[in-house]
Amino acid sequence: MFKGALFDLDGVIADTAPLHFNAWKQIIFKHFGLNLPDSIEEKTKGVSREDSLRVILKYLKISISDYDFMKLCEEKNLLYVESLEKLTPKNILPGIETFIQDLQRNGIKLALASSSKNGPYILKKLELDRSFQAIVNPENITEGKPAPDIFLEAAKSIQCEPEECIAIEDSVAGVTAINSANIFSIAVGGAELNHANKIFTSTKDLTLSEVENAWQIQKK
Ligand code: B16
Ligand code: MG
Repeated sequence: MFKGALFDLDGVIADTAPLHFNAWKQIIFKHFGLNLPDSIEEKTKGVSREDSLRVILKYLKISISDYDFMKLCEEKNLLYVESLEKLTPKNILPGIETFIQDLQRNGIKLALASSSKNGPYILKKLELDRSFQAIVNPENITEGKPAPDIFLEAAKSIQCEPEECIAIEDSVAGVTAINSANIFSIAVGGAELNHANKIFTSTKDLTLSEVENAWQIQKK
């Protein structure tokens, strides 16, 4: 049995992923009068605020000064944080509370490996902050997802080897990061995540017994 469970936040624990993209859409429309197509949302998932803006500007073929870049990031975050105000435990994705409780009952340690600087605030709002033994601060990570660093740090923060952990993600960059860290990867989403060791279409299907089965098969 695995000893540690490493969680992504946006799109795995909470339904906050669309709030990020909505904030970007509003900012881009306000400053450039352009509508961001939904097709590029996936590329902004799991990657840092700055990398998300780089992806968006590259797609739009817009170049701006470093100062304006920083200002847009700040403005997006203000908008995003505003949308988090009304967050409650009802925003926890289906099945996640039970999954977390089952992990805890089995003595498995939990760590948060989110790229979001708002992670601790969100966990508090969801009343899940006490369930996690460790929260990795993404500001202390040199290379963000898809690099393995944040997941390696998360495993270390709960005194586990990567091979003793599972990690759960909803983004292409995140699953790549888990795989590169040599950690058993679990994805929640569609076929774009088929590089994961195990995929669930919804968090509803993410149960301890399903994950244990997948883990046992892999380790045979
Ligand atoms: P912030 P995750 C990621 O969270 C989001 O998926 C991504 O869209 C966002 O740009 C990133 O956090 C940074 O978030 O602006 O709040 O610091 O999926 O890694 O939990
Ligand atoms: Mg995510």
